[in-house]
Amino acid sequence: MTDQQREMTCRRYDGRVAIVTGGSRGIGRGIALELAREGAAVVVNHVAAHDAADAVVAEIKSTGGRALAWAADVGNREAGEELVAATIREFGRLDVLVNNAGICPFREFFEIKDDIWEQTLRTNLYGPFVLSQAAAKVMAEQGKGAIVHVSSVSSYIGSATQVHYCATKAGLNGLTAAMAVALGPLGIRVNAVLPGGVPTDINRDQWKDRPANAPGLPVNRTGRPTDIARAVCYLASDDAEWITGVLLPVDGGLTVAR
Ligand code: NAD
Ligand code: RM4
Repeated sequence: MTDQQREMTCRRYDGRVAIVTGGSRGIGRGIALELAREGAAVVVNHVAAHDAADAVVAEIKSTGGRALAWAADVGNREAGEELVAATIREFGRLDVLVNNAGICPFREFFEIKDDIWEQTLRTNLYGPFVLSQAAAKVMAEQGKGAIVHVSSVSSYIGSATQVHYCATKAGLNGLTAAMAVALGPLGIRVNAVLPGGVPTDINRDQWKDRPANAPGLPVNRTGRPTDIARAVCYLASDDAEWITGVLLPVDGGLTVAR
């Protein structure tokens, strides 16, 4: 399907409202733009990067969409609850939560001090959990909702400098399965995407010398934010209404090629 055909046919989110955490750049920006292109009103959460969040909102509005930038540290329960409350005040409902925000401070094993461990767990795992609680309360009242966690192939594949990060992503996989069971009876589906390597700010230093193609990968290129965004948009849409608790690798075949 060409981008133009997609533009004309895929409007699965007309009248719906989504929150994308860490939506100001990288993969989150791609998800925010894709949801908006399909008709969603999008709350673009960010923690700093005010200008970048405002730019995403402006881009959505320039094509007739609805969007709001909202600063909140996802690792802070009160800030997360206020993010959900602000969404309801602005747009009146909440249909989709994408827990995308994440950090990966690369460290050798013995250099993972408690502060780094705690910050990584707080952002990558506690954040999605508390935000899901706040969002699911609203979705349960509506009788319907979808949550997508952005996990990683790193939940399965170890890396010497990502021990803390890998643990959070494996935790997200467990959260996905258990939340799917807990929230299914309330009409809320919970799934996860597991991206492979996508060059963004999170891995800028580690990836600076890597080629754009990806030797050995069945799909021979690195990932793009739109690759992840389209998978998220599918899982959170009614096209996936019988799918919950799924961990979907979006990785060019990395996990099966190893
Ligand atoms: P990125 O650094 O470009 O974006 C991360 C986003 O999270 C930023 O917008 C940042 O502001 C936000 N964020 C960080 N801490 C936050 C906090 N406390 N509260 C609110 N927002 C916060 O990186 P990215 O590659 O776009 O990463 C997005 C997600 O994708 C992350 O969860 C990451 O683990 C995951 N992921 C990335 C890759 C990859 O190769 N890029 C692969 C697998 C999974
Ligand atoms: C991902 C995966 C990528 C890495 C990022 C930081 O989950 O491991 O390869 O670039 O994390």
